[in-house]
Amino acid sequence: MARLVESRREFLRTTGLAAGALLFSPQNVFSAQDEAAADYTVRIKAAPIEIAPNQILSSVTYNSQFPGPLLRFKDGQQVTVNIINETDTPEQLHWHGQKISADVDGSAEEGTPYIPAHGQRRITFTPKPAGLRFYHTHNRAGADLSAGQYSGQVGPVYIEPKENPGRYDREVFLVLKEFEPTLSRGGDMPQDFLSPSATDNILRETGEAAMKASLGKGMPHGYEVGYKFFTINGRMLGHGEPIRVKQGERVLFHILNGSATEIRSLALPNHVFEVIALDGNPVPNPARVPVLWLGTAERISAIVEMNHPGVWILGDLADDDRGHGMGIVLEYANRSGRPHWVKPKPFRWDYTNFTKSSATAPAPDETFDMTFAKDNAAEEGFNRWTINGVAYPMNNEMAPASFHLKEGKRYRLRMRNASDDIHPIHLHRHSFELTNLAGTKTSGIMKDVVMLGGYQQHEIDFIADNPGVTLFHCHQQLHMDFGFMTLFDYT
Ligand SMILES: [Cu+2]
Repeated sequence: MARLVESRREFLRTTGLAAGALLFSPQNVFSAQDEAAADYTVRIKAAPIEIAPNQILSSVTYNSQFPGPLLRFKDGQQVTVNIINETDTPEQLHWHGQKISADVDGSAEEGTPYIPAHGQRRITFTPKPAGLRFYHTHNRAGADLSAGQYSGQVGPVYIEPKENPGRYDREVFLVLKEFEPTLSRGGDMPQDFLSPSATDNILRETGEAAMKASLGKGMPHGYEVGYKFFTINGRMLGHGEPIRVKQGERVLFHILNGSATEIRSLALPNHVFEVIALDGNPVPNPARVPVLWLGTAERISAIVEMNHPGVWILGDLADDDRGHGMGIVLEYANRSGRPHWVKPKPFRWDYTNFTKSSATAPAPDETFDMTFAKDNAAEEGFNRWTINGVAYPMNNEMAPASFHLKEGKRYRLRMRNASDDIHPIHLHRHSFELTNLAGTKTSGIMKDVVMLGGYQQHEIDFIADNPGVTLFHCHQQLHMDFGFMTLFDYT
């Protein structure tokens, strides 16, 4: 691919064109020649998405499809991507989970330039680390439920490792996503599935007192978001191609929760998942579990040994959501008939299943304390979210950094949740290590999103090894859009 880039430069030299000449082409859209010079072209464009026969939605997509095309990169091998924005709105395309520079990370808060409306941007970066990542819009949606990640702007990225992470026969990528969001005054988000489940009394008292005071003043509950349609790989359960398998196969599932706001679960009756990677990073202790849980933006790579022939539903545990499409049929060769669902036994999701218990994490150079709180319905009916009492300005722009890093140091974030919501917490441009989950010490699990339960405290550590402005936020669109963000910088 580097050769193609070279030949393009050669072309410019020999024809006497300056790179700046491109600025005068109509609307900055690339010509076929320009597109050939990039490894990938991503077009941000409104398009119909057929989630079931005669059930067609319109949404902003990548390359007119949902999910966006799987982009396969190679660990450490530079790529050039053309991003063409055919919409009326300036866009940000974020490379979630990658250790790249703020200039290309795709976050206006970090200073990444926008891809202008009806314009384009060509970026070059070196993909890393290996594993399952993804790309998605990083625009603020606010009250506009067609914008940001409520849209179809989500696609998987797989960065091929130098060595394969496990023995398997083939890979299947699954993107979980809801459509047609609406605002409501109450949610039905699952709460009681995380382990360890210990909560903090002070956080509970603080959060409950704040909520009581707000409701006492006559405030309604802040808005939540619900959805009409649920899909896997853009198709409602029963309306897409089944996953076709053969007995004895080992299938590696790469699963991405591409939701704007929801936590998802998955089970496959009579089969178990051997989890080999979380958020694309190999786990120290691959372990077998009957159920997967994924917070917004989390990914799981898991191998399933196909050893129970039949036609099954790989689906969400929530009957209502599965009934409205959150599932996909898995069909063994030479089997047919109606797909079967069997409700799994109660199971708690525990990240520490995938670690080796003996090791402890090294001490940090510095610890930052962060308390997350909710101001019920405080922002035009939406909950306002604060970190240490401060809501991030709601303008999708850079603000002064609240936390300052020195390159090479190890930092611990002690995150305290004074609300009853589960927050999928995300750090840009770095991976972090889980070091304490609700009072239980752990180590060795590297992630870029972690679910923090209601009134719980977690500690995560990271090494400041990627200088530049770095965004930290809750990945729940409704939370990040209404204040739940902050910035780190390097001094
Ligand atoms: Cu949140």
